[in-house]
Amino acid sequence: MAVQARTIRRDDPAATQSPFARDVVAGLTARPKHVPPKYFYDQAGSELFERITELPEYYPTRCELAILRKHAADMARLIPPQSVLIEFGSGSSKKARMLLAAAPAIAAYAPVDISSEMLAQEAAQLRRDHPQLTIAPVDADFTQPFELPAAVAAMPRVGFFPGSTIGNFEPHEVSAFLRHVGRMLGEGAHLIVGVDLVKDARILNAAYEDAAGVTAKFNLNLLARINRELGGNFDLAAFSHQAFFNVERHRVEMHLASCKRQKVKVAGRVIDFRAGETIHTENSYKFTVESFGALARGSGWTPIASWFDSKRYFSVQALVFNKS
Ligand code: AVJ
Repeated sequence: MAVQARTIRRDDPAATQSPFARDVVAGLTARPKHVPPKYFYDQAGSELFERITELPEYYPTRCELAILRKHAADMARLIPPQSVLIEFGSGSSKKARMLLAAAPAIAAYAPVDISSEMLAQEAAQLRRDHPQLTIAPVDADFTQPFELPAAVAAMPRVGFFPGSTIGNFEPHEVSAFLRHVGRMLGEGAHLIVGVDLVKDARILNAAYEDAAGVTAKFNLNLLARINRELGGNFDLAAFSHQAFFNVERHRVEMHLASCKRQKVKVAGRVIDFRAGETIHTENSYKFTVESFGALARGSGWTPIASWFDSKRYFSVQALVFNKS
């Protein structure tokens, strides 16, 4: 068995290449075909996502910012004195800044992100804007265990996970992630999390199938990225963007559908597509306050507060950990 595994690895350049190459080859040779959504975010993809957040149909970012603007002071009341705010996947820290401005109890901010360049840049800017705050950036994949910097390790801990990024996880992954965060932050820790809500399918479909076609470009950029980085020869005109709310599974699904029968080269492999066959590129789960609360409770967290925008499209929920 071991000998065979070794042989396969030696014969297969993709298997010894980057995680991106490995995940793409594994996903495109599986049935149904799929690619993990984290690979949307190369430079072009991150820029396209920024444009998505400004689309009239894409409500989540606007709603969450409105909730933070309106209720940051309420959120601040839950935060113990001299706390550290730990953000999972901090990006530009725009949302954290709104909490930092409203919560003098936060003595330190620990942004966790794999984009080390962005992380260093933001840390420098935050130090200028908040000289009294300890800024302790962590260059890490937040889904994996990481060490908190020594300077903040003794402080009461408040996790921050905005953006409904949690919606990209499968339900069992949400539970595992919440348990992992609970173990890491410890008994009595708080978590403030952005959660998108189930709503009329027309609103959801429009948010992921915008009239200007930016989401289609964002989805198709995954193929452009595969072409650029993995020597692929996807013809982007031969695939079409699909997005729809799957009511039974409470999720918006995004796919790239092959417009015809075709063969595509990727990382030295030939991948066959049937006409209409899709690559499943993303699930964006939608919750009710109850369904998210049940998942949280099952993972050792107790919901203690939730806030909504005026249309109740989106929520920010506060949890406390009490089962280590
Ligand atoms: C960044 C995962 C929250 O699911 O709404 C936006 C990504 N995909 N449009 C989402 C996304 C298509 C977004 N998240």
